Amino acid sequence: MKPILTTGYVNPDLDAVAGAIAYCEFLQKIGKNAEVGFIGEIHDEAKYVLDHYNLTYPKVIPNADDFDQVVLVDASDLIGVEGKIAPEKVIEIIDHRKVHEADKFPNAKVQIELVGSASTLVAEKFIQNNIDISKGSAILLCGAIISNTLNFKGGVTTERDKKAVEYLNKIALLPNNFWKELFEAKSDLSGDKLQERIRGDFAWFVMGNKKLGIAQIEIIGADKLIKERVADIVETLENIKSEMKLDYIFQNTIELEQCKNLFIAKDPQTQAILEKVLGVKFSEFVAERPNLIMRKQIVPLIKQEIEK
Ligand SMILES: [Mn+2]
Repeated sequence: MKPILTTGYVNPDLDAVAGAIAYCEFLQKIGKNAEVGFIGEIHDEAKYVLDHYNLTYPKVIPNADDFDQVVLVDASDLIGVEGKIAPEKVIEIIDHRKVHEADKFPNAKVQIELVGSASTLVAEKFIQNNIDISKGSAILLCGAIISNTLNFKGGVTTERDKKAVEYLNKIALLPNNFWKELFEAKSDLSGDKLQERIRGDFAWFVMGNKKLGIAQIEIIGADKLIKERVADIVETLENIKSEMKLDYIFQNTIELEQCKNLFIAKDPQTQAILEKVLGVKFSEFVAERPNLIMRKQIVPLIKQEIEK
C-alpha cells in the first residue's frame, strides 16, 4: 500500500508547510502510513522558520503521480494545485478560506472552517485526540498561526487561533518577540527580492467572466518601501497583468507595525472597484486604509461586487 501524501498548494506558504508537516505527524501517530511532500518551492517565511529552528526540510516532489491518496492542507481549489494533483486522489481537505472549490474534489472529506489559519485546525486535531505533538511541529504551527493572523491583529483572527497557540507554545517555547523576528525576516525586499515576493505570493481568481489578481506583501516598513519603489511595484503588477491576461490587479500591502493597508493599483477600473468595496481613496497609484485587512477577506467582497 502506498503512503498517503500530505501536502499543500503548489509553492506553499508557511501555513501550508506547517499544517501539512504536522498533520502528517498526526496521521502517523494514529497509525496511518503517511508521508509529507511539497510541489514547487516553499515560501521564504517557511524556510526562515525551518532554518532558524534547525528543522528538517520537507521533501520536494514534482507532482503527486507516485501517490494514490492525497490530503490537502491549506488548499482547496484547482488553481492552487496547478494540475499536479489529480482531484480524485484527494481524500481529505483541511482549509480555512471562504472562497474555495472543495466540490471539485469528489472523494474528499472536507473540513473548511473560517479560522485564521489552517494550522489552527491541525493543532486542534492533536488537542481533541489527546496526541502529543513534537516540538518541531509545534514551532511550525505556532509560526503559521502567528503569521496568518498577523500576530492576532488581522481580521481573520478567532479565539480558536489564540487557544491553539497557547497550547502549542507550551511545547514550542517561542520567545515573546518571535512575531517581530518573523515579520522582520520577511521585510527585506531590496533589489530583486521585491519582484520575487510579489510573484511568489501572487494569487488569482475568476469572478463572473473576469480575472482578478492580487499580490499580497506583509511587511514592517511599508511606507518607506512604497515611497522608494512604487514604480517597480506598478511595473511588476502590469507585467503580471498582461502575462496572465487579467482584468484587474492590485497589491495589498500590509503594514504590520502601524496596522494599516496600502493598496497599489494602476488601472482606473481596479482603483474604482477597490474604492467602492473598501471605502478607500486613491491618490495616483496608492490608497491607504487603517486596520488590517487580508486578501482572504477582500476576495469575497470583490466577488460579490463583480458578480452582482
Ligand atoms: Mn492559510
